[in-house]
Amino acid sequence: MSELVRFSVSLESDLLEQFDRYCNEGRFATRSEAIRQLLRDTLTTHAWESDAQDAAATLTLVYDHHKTHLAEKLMDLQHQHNDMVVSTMHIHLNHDTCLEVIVLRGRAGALQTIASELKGLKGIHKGQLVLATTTERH
Ligand code: NI
Repeated sequence: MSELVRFSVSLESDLLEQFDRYCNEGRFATRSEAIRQLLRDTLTTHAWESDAQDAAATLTLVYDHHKTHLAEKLMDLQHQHNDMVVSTMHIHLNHDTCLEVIVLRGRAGALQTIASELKGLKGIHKGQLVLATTTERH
């Protein structure tokens, strides 16, 4: 293991409060542990962005059912990338909100791109991509 280094970070107090709540929800022993994991996740995702490696992924979207043309745009994009879209599960969460889980396969970089396009549409409340490859990455 490489040497531990300390560094200081400046951030807004309300952001720190939110972060401490996140840490205190029992998920992390210390702020340092939380930051390590968040950094690793972010850097792994970033490394995958330009990756030509074959991967599978799920993209979870939560969105506003009433947003004009959103459902149509989501459908159009999935049709455009039908070579990567394996399956889609749609759940009508309540009167206003839909949950969609899209299973994707393809080059990791391409999956990142389509996920960004889908997540970036107006009216998407939440979008999260989880990538999986068959080989362990460090
Ligand atoms: Ni729905």
